[in-house]
This record gives sequence, structure tokens and C-alpha cells, in this order.
Amino acid sequence: MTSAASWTTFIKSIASYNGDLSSLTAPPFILSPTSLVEYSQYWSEHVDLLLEPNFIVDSDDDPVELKRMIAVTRWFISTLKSQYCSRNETLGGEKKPLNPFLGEIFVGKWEDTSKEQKLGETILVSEQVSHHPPITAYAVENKKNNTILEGYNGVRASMSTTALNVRQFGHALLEYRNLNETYLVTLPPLHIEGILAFSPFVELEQKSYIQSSAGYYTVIEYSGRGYFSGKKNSFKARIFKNYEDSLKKEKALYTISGQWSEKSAIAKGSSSPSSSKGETFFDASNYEAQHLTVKPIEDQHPLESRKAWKDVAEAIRKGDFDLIHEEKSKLENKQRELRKAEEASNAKWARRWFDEVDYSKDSLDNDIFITLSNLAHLSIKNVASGVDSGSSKNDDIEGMSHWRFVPESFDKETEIKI
Ligand code: 0T9
Repeated sequence: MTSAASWTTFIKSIASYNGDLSSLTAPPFILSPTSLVEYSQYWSEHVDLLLEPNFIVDSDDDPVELKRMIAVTRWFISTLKSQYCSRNETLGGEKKPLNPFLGEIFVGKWEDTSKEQKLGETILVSEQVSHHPPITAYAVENKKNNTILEGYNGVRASMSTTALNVRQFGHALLEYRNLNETYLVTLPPLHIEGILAFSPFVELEQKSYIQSSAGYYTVIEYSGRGYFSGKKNSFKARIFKNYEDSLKKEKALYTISGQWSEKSAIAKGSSSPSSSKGETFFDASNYEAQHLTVKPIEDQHPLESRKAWKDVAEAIRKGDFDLIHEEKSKLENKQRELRKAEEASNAKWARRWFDEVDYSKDSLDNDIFITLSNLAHLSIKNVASGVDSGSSKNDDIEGMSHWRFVPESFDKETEIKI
């Protein structure tokens, strides 16, 4: 099979894409040797920005809660290049990730190598909590600064004439325990462009939101080439006192605009910062991502991603189609056997560090996710991330569910070493 022919087969398979990653038969050169369970690391490749709100001191200009919201918005913007461009940088284009198996895990840490140890160590735990549909849950924890980021992700995709349209499910909750402040972060819709031209890349679209427990509310609007600035990866973010104020754009306290993969600027008020008036908000090209460290494969548990996929990953690196297929089948057959055995004994795969929650049934009156969703008028149903509770799209999507980190189950962990 020539690569052009297999590409055609691939395009056909995405045209009939039913939302299930495993149904895509992609040619080897579009396969990434990395599992989707690893993508959780992208949330924390700027640990200093993630922890920054802990170090902001009160002064007599803006309220400290607003300064922290600006810092959280900066951290969020800083995650986007890692989340959506890093495969282009390391693999030469967006690639199809390995589809994680149920119970697959990925762990690692960001060490603080400075003398002052202001940040301390930050750890990541990521777990595949669902296979059909694929859902990955994660937590990033920094004990020294009592800060926890947790969340989960799933996607639903459909093919249009030129692009693969992807809606994200899930959200992140960022808790600064010392400050008694929590932020809810939603995930933007996206599409994969450039498929027909053999060079797929992600373009974000529409909006995502950040809601602070202190009331402040950020709306981020995404656009690609040809929209407001004509440049790729453009965005405009507005920070408001609260959700109600966001209904009138003129009420923005700050406006940020630019490219999330390059430079952006911030200015007070509701007009976009011009290059003369604006102050630099974030410059991705001058802020290198800090990659986490992962223990050597020899020391990993069989459920750990790089160990479990080792032979498949090697076959992908060799570009050997038959070998990829053979190695993948071994892993998939083992998984099928496991599911059969569970069914026979009426057992369910035990999730390691996360619990499934149904916010509409479980009595969770003072739950922070519900509180923040209500402030931001966001749905608590199993709907795409960022859907307004009053929207016509506010209907549960079959198979999707919410997940929450259970810190105690991680503290009790003895088998998996970080
Ligand atoms: C959560 C992220 C997500 C996962 C990926 C759509 C996508 C799977 C989901 C949303 C992370 O926090 C952020 C980044 C990239 C997203 C992936 C990009 C992508 O192409 C895949 C899809 C399913 C494919 O692999 C389609 C095959 C092909 C068209 C790409 C070459």
C-alpha cells in the first residue's frame, strides 16, 4: 500500500467516524507512539504559573482576588501551546494518539531544582477511567503550596467536508487550599484542519470559561487564521467581576488579546490592548515548557502507559505496519479477556484514584463543582464542556459521566511509585 492509498483509506474511515478512536485505521505515519493518557501532563508544564496565585500579595490597586484571576488566566493560556501544538513540534504534525486501555495510568513529577524551594515538588497522576467512550482523569498536586488541579477529559468527534470537529467533555478544578479559593475551567471545542493536505493541526474555536469562587469570571474566545487578527491561534479573553457583568462586554475589567502560541497583551477595560498601549501578558516563545520526569520503563508497573505500550511504540517508530498491528492486537486481546473475566464473575474494573459522580442524583449540596457551575450558569449534566445551563444543548449525552479525584485513595497507594 502506498502512503497516498492508505491515506485515502484513512480519510474514508474518518468520514464514517462514530466518535470511537479505536475505529480509525490510520496509516503508520499518522500514529503517535504516545497514549492519550499522557496528555494530562500538558496542564502543568508551567508549574510556576500554576502556583503563582499563592505568592501574590495584596496591595492598594486591584483586589487580590482579581490579581489571582489574572494569574490563573495567564496559567491557562500558557497550557494551550503544550496541549495543542506540542505534537507539531515533536512529531512534525498532529498525530493519532494511542487509545488508552481501561485502567492505564501515567504518573510523573516536576522537581523544583532551585535553591529556594519556593515551589517544591509537583506530581501528576493520570488514569484511564473509561474505555468506551475514552475518558482520562488526572490530578496535579503540589503539597508544599497546598494546591491541587484535577479534572477529566473526553471527546466526541464528527467529520465535516474538510475537518474533524471535536467537542470536549470534562473540566478542570483548580484549588488553592491556602487561599480558600477554587477555579472551574472549561475546555474549548476544536477542529482538526489540514487532514486532506496530509498535515493535520488543531484549531481551537468558540469559547471557554474560568469561574473563580471569588466571583470573577473569564471568557476566552478563540479564532484561527482569517478571523479577528487573521493569525493562527488567536484569542481574546475578557475578565469580568462576575457572570452577570459578562453579558455586557463593556463591563470587562481587563481585556487580553493575541496568539496563545506566541504573544498576547493585556490592558485595563474593555477595549483590546493595542501593541502600543498593551502590556505583555504572556509570550509563549520566551517561556519554555518544563517537561515532567518519568521513571525508567524497567521500574514501571504493568499498568503504566509507557511500559504497557512499549512494543507498539517501537513498531510505530519503525513504521512497520504489520508489527504495529500484531503488537496492538496482543494488547487488545488481553484487554478483551479481562473484560470477559470480569463479566463472568460479575466484577467491575476498580478505578484506582477517581470516582464517577452523578451531580444530578448524588446529594452533593455544597459541592464546589456545582457551586461554581451555578455561578457561571454552566450545566452540571453530562454535556459538552462549557454548555450553558439554559442552552438547548443541555441534554445528557449517552455514555458520558463526571469524574472526581479521591485524594485518600492516592495517599493509600503503595504499588505505583511516582
Ligand atoms: C485532551 C487534547 C485532546 C485530549 C486530544 C482530538 C484528538 C484527541 C483528543 C482534546 C488534551 O488535554 C488536549 C489535544 C489534542 C486532541 C487530539 C487531536 C487529534 O487529532 C485527536 C483525534 C481523535 C485524532 O487523532 C484524529 C486522527 C487524525 C485526524 C489526527 C492526525
